[in-house]
Amino acid sequence: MTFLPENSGAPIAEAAKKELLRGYPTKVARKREKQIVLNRVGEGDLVPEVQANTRTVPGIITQRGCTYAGCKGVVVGPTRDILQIVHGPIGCSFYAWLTRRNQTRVAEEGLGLTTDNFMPYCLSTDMQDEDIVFGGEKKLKLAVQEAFDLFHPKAIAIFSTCPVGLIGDDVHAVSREMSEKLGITVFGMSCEGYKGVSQSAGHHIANNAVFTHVVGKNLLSFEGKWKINLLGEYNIGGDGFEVERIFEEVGLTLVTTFSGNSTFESMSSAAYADLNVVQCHRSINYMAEMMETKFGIPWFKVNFVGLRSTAKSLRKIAEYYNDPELTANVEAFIARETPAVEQVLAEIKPKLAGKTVMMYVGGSRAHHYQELFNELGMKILSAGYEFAHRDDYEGRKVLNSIVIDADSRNIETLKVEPSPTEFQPRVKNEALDYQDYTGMMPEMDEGALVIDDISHHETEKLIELFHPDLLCAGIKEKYVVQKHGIPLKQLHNYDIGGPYTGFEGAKNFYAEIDRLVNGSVWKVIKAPWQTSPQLSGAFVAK
Ligand code: CFM
Repeated sequence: MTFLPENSGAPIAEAAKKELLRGYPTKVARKREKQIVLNRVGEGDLVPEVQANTRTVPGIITQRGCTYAGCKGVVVGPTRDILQIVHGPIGCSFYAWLTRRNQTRVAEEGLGLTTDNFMPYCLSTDMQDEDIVFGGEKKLKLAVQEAFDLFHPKAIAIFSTCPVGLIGDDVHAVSREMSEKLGITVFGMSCEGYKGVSQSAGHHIANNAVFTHVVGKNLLSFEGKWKINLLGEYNIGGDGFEVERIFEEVGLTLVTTFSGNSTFESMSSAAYADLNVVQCHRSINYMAEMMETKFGIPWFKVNFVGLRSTAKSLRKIAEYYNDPELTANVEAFIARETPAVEQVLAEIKPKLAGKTVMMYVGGSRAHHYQELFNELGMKILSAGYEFAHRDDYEGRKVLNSIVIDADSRNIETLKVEPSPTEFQPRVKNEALDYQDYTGMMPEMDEGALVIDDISHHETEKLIELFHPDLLCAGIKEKYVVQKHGIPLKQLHNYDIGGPYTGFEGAKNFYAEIDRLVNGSVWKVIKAPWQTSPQLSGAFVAK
């Protein structure tokens, strides 16, 4: 059996799966077997079950991050003017300083937005031995006071890292006390790294906190015929800016994004919108649901990655508002901008069509970016998520059959009721699908390998078997993969690139993938292990 792309499909994927599992201890292989699945799309988009959102086996080198990363780094981090303090040892803040490349605009005259921008700062309580032994609450209060005196923010958010939970510091009590004392919003989050099996738990904790302490304060008012919130867009490499540009061109009024290029005040006013569109389902679906229950704002899934999916998403938004004026704007915009994108595609596609790609990213991009690769005619041999849940793979129709284990029960689900004063039902078009997401798998080829929480060993094995033309993952994988002579595109922070959303983004992406895949450097690379002996060791049982 040769693992060449022309042999792809179910039999080859089956054989590859066996190879991936070979060498694991029986118990580990039995677990991984449920997380490595051959895609098959049956009637009603029924796909096989993927085990997801479960603990990584200790000892396996995973791509995953921690709960604190999902809370601080992902959901709250991109908000420009909520001053963010990390309560914990300094090491937890090492990556807190914009390595995710989430961008923001500092000043927007006339939009009523603040010019405060705390994103270039990294504030930590820098816990020491003494704080671990005697408690860190006093130090945290001092830190909040000091931060307030220096920056005078409108709001402060406090993030707990592992030791905070272990020693029992009460960040919520400190937040309440300091909020009263300073007369501003201060809220804490118990997002200790160990709280969940991955950063996904941190998303949920952040959603709960922002919903409780920020949304509904209504600090700004918004005028506009078609008011909308964009959920799950974090403005990596300027992605959010491109969506903002498109919204502006077609006449949509963006109240707030959760949370790329957002502010405390814009998020506080989210309830003014008449529609929530969700880009990243994994990280923000909780917010969409809670806002629907409390305020009556409907939501649906969109995708602004890819030429066709951007157009499709815009058309669905226009259908929602059901206003001929908006429909005309959207159609005119699509007609105006599509030809230039198609021209770039026509030049590049012949150079990339038929090339193979594998993608292992987060909890939504391994799906979204398939659109762009499909447009380029590239073949997706395998894709998977670090921390998605089954609904992100198989679609929300499986939500009721997801087993809630002790790890997920650990994260609070807020009880939300319709607001007696602010609930206002506003579905403007009954004919559309709401609250739906069909997941990644129904759109993938039969026999494509779907891999949840891929390990480093499996990545190397796949490279050995398939030698794909491109791999998409993150910084932890990048250089090992490239030493194999295979280009790696970082789909988390985009290396130095972006935006990749919308019409401008599609052009950028096509060109970038052409440069990467067709670069001649890959053929001349010799990995160190090809010329010098590998480190080796043996496990000797006593
Ligand atoms: Fe959503 Fe994201 Fe992602 Fe995510 Fe992320 Fe990210 Fe990601 Mo990195 S919120 S799930 S936790 S789209 S940081 S912007 S790229 S893993 S696929």
